[in-house]
Amino acid sequence: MFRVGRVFLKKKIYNASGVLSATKNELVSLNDNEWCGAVVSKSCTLEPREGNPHPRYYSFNGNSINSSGLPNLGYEYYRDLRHYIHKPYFMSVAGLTIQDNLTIFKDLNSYPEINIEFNVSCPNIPGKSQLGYDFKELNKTLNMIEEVYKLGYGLKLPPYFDPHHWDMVSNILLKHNIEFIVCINSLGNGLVYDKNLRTAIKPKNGLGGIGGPSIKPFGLSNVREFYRRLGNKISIVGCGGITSSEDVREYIHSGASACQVGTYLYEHGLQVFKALNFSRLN
Ligand code: RRO
Repeated sequence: MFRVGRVFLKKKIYNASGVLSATKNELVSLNDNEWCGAVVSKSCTLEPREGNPHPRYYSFNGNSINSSGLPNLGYEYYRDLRHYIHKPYFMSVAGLTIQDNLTIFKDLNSYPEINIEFNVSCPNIPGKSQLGYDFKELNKTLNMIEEVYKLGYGLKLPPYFDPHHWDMVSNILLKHNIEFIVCINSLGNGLVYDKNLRTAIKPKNGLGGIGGPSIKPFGLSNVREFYRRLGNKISIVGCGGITSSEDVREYIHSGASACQVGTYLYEHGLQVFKALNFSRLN
């Protein structure tokens, strides 16, 4: 069994939020896959959202850039889908304001079977910076959440690139009811052109979050550096560029107790869960 916070997974690999996780059909397909250890919803907001204009996803050499802009059906939709999920269920929460987050967390107090993965690292909302990069605001927000939410919860973190930042974030985590962290979200605000020198995606002048094998070294460093600071006090879920069982081994070696797969799942579908236990697909 593989521990993530207060839940135990039968398989160590599951989906990253945002991939195959926006609709009931998609979430049930994760539930029904025997090699997928848990189910994570698309990050959700208080009200449904269309997201950013298309094209907003583009793949290049097995990597991806996205600026989806939080398209989702509203948090109540994902809350009420819990009845259809018979393995650990994580709701990724990404309210647009502190007040929205407080409303969602307060309501989810009544559903202890739902685990919260609080997303503090979405790089794609025009005009909104990533909470995970504003340490003072992050600390303040977690304090306010814990006034209304009494269970432990997890955080989806952005990649950090500086040892001092790992120190500072670890100190904040250890002061709060954080049971697990997911390292890392997409690497924010990259730029990719198509062959005609047009930006590959449309929103935010072409800027978006980068996923896939090119970000794996940052996923690994974030997992290992948080593990060095947090030990076994907080579970760590590795995410970023996984395309083989060797990649999974590296994340586990770095301190992860489970792994999520994003771009590779988007590109190859549900077959990846079984394949990642053995070797590469092709
Ligand atoms: O919806 C998105 O644009 C998105 C989110 Br919320 C996120 O956390 N990470 C990402 O790459 N895209």
